[in-house]
Amino acid sequence: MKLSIEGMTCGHCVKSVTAALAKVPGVEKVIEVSLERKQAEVSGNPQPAQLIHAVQDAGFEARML
Ligand SMILES: [Cu+2]
Repeated sequence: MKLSIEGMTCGHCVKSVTAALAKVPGVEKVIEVSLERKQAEVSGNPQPAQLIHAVQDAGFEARML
């Protein structure tokens, strides 16, 4: 599952988004969080709304791709 992430500016942001996504129920693995492409990819079967809320709670904006 891929998401567009808005608001990341540095490696710390990437770590924050990675940690937030990893905690969402159903996420098996955070495959990638790319600062350059403003995208994240996770494996597993999480609820899309929970992914988006987790990213928002970490201080960023997200939408499913
Ligand atoms: Cu940052």
